[in-house]
Amino acid sequence: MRFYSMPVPEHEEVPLADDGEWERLVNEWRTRSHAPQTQPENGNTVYVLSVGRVSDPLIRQAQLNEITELVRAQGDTVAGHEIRMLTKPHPRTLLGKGTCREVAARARACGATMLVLDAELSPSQMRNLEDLAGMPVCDREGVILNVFLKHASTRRSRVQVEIARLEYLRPRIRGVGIDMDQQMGGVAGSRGPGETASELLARQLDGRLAELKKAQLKFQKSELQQRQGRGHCRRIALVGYTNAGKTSLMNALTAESLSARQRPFETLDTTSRSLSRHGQRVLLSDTVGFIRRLPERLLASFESTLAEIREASLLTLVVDVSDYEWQSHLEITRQMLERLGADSIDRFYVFNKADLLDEVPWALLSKASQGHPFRLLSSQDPAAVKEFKEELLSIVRKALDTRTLFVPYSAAAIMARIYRDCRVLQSQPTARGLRLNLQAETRILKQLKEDLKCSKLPD
Ligand SMILES: Nc1nc2c(ncn2[C@@H]2O[C@H](COP(=O)(O)OP(=O)(O)OP(=O)(O)O)[C@@H](O)[C@H]2O)c(=O)[nH]1
Ligand SMILES: [Mg+2]
Repeated sequence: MRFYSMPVPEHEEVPLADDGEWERLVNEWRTRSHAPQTQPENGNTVYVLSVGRVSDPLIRQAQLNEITELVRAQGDTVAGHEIRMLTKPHPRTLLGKGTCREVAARARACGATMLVLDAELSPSQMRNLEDLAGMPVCDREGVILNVFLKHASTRRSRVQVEIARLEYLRPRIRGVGIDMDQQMGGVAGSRGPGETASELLARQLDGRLAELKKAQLKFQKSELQQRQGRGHCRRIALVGYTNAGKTSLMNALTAESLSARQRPFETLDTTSRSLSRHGQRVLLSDTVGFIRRLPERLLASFESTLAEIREASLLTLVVDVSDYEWQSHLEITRQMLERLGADSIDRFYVFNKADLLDEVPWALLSKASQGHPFRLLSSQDPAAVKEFKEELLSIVRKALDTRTLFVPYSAAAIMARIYRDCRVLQSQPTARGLRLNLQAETRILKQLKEDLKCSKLPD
């Protein structure tokens, strides 16, 4: 039997995301001074520029690999790339005029029609760079948003991504508050001769955003109801950097077949499955992965999806130890948990992909787990996964307490809560009620005792 395996009900009236229609419109305006941007069937041909202050060549290479992976994941082809040290960012163009022209020339020479910078650009920096480079420019946030949109397969995730994406695109519409467009007097939908075309686009985009936010509110409500309906059963969330192997581990632990692939942000929706089939109720949740500099607006938009993490009783931090940068990925994961207000929840470290290691850095693993329990395994090793599952369940069991409570037959609501939240070890009927021997989290048992007292019923 599966608990809560049903997805959050989809709202029929929720509008579907528009498959990039807004982006096309905004891009038309954003890049209208350059070659018209028609999206080729196989994506754009892109030149990637990794900029940063890190001097370790291996870390710089790993960061370049990450952004090129993201560019490929958004469906583009990488024609060339380079790494640049950026000691003093230029306020108007980030790179400085000379560098920008040099890079654009190299990009053109290898056939690229678009420049991707692994940095956050303000809308005006982006415009200035496009003018200097003579080609469209995309920054890290734009790429991550595109990847999210590409992988969003449910209405809920599409609505969440599209809100973040439209909020990103809006200030990037050329002409809004910056230069005066040709006036659009008489154009259908415009508010007469005073309104410019880009202002009209911005207004339409605001309308779409309002519509999406209404839909998001409905999703949030039903997600909240669903979480409340689960009662106080123990919840374990799998968290970690993208590609760490969270979904693979979830599949191995629950005999599921959720999609796990070697590409960033494969999972965008939280999925929960029952971990134990009898006895205590333990739910395991797979969550959206983290990444270095995950855009703030995506975090805000995915707030209710990420609430699953905040409300978990135990966090399992999954780390791909075969990645050269695993320690910094772990640090980023910890920072994200702090930002989400989940840093005080008990945790268990899983160092995954052990099969890819030549040598086990035990001392490093022990230090990285900061005194919390940890395990090195491969999600592809069934015996190791089975042992890990037993350990997880025993941690959950240890956090449980037992107590005997007397519940009168008249306290029907409390009785229902008991059967929802506790494991009933023994039940002894008496003339006025049931004497129950219960197992549950200490706080739940305490609360039940209080509630029984408050209702002035004998214990
Ligand atoms: N060799 C090896 N590969 C693994 C292991 N665990 C997962 N993988 C592979 O790593 C890739 C990413 O795995 P996922 O389970 O999708 O990773 P994830 O953490 O869910 O990633 P996101 O959903 O993007 O956050 C897939 O190609 C898996 O097959 C492992 O123990 N060993
Ligand atoms: Mg996943």
